[in-house]
Amino acid sequence: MSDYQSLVERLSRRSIDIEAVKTKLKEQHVETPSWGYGNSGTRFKTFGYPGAANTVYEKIADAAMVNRLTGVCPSVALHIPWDKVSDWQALKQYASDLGISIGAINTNTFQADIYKFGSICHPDAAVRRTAIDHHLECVDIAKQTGSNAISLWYADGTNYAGQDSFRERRKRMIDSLSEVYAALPDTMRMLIEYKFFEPAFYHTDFSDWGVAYSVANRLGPKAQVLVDTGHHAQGTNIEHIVATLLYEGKLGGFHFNARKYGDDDLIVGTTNPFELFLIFNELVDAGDAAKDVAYMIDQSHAIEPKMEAMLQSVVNIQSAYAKALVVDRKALKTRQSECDVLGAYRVLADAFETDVRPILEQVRSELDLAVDPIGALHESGYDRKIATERGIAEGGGGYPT
Ligand code: PSV
Ligand code: MN
Repeated sequence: MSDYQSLVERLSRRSIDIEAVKTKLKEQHVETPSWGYGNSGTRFKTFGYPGAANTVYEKIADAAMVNRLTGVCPSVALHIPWDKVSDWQALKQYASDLGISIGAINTNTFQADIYKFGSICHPDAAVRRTAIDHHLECVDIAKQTGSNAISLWYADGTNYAGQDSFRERRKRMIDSLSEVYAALPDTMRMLIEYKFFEPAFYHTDFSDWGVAYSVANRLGPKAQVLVDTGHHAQGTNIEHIVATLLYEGKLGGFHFNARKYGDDDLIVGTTNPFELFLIFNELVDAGDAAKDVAYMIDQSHAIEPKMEAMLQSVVNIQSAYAKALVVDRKALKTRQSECDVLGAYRVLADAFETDVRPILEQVRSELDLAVDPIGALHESGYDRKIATERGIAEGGGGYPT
């Protein structure tokens, strides 16, 4: 009996409909970030990687290759101004010719000198005006590229007690975002990210999901919260945040990555596979309430081969999702209603410990893809080709050095 057949047999004992699981896996959509294909590093050094993308066109070509190899990454997020071009129609067409679309447009209000003391929360109205105009420009870029989301993260915050008024900063934040919200077409969402530290260290204005949620609530239904898995204090129960936001209809999307210490932006699922599984468990459990959630990767590699790192993240996400799909939900509900503390845990552990690779391989072959996307990358010669053609880029190709 093949590994796949014995897994199917094992899962049928859990009353898992394997065809339904495969359909869900085929429908999965993971957005990759343009900035993950360029050189990036730590605050100490950006090491140039041979073949790393240096232009938005190269980033889109790499994202399209990741989509061809996995079949589940049909869009790429852009970061403005890193990926700014003069002809958005041409860029959109280029992506579409390669079989992908433009995903979330990420604002950047953290690198220009004027943002030293903040952007939309800055005490000076002129700085806030510049920041708001940048958001409006991003809404316009999203319209032009056919994207349905703008994605917002702020470095705003203070380093010392008394540096500025929390309450006034909050008012400025809400007033600024209200203007941006009013410019959103009905089909576009605003995804608000939070992070409890860095680069500000005494407080950040969007410190946690409560801040992002309350602002999104004030703004309206098109504003939702984006959970970046690296943006929490150690030990935070992210799956609980996910469940709460799903229940409230306010979970807009994810920035998946892995962390060991801070906002490490490592390959998804490498340090925390159980946590990633538990997040997907909540998403699967929520059913239709999770249907519009945007699954995006936000990682930047200091020493990793770019394409291989991105593929590894996608594969790890697929694996966590597949494990969540094979949870025996009926048994879990029964154990929960009986207050069977460890029985319920064992239902989850049983799914987490299931080797789902045969299902993923089966799904890939049914999609006419190679069963091993990373092996297929190496066999294709794509990474060697871009290394030869592009060489080592001078700058970060996104993250300026
Ligand atoms: C900030 O740490 C962040 O998570 C935001 O999403 C940024 O846009 C992204 O990383 C890239 O710097
Ligand atoms: Mn992020």
